[in-house]
Amino acid sequence: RSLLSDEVEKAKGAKKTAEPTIFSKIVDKSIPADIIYEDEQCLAFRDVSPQAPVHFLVIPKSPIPGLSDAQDTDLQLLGHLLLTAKRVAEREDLSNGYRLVINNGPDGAQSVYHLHIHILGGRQMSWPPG
Ligand code: IU
Repeated sequence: RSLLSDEVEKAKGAKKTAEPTIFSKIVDKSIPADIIYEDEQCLAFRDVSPQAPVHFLVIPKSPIPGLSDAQDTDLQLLGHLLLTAKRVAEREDLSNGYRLVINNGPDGAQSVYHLHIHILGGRQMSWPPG
């Protein structure tokens, strides 16, 4: 039995390609997701495999593969994603706190190569993360 979680195994096998990911299909509504916030620049939806009582993702509509691909021209967008994360966290009643995570690349256990911020809350988080 692997010592690594399924999610990490999946991430290790994930490849960064030019192909649109499943998140682009969520953006263009060709596949369904539990969308809880949307504006011109970004989307927030519930993670299909929640790791906390509240677990949602905030993604840009434009498909930046990962944080390491972000450019200076993405400055406003990146700020907008963070402010969206905190506003949606407020709406989700996470007034006692929450955790933001951006997995980047293989060592970061990124499995979907469309930039996304995880927001997790509703339970006590521990440190360090695995
Ligand atoms: P990661 O940071 O790339 O490891 O996270 C990808 C997340 O996307 C992970 O938590 C999945 O459960 C989640 N997810 C999803 O919510 N909907 C999907 O269709 C797919 C992945 I594929």
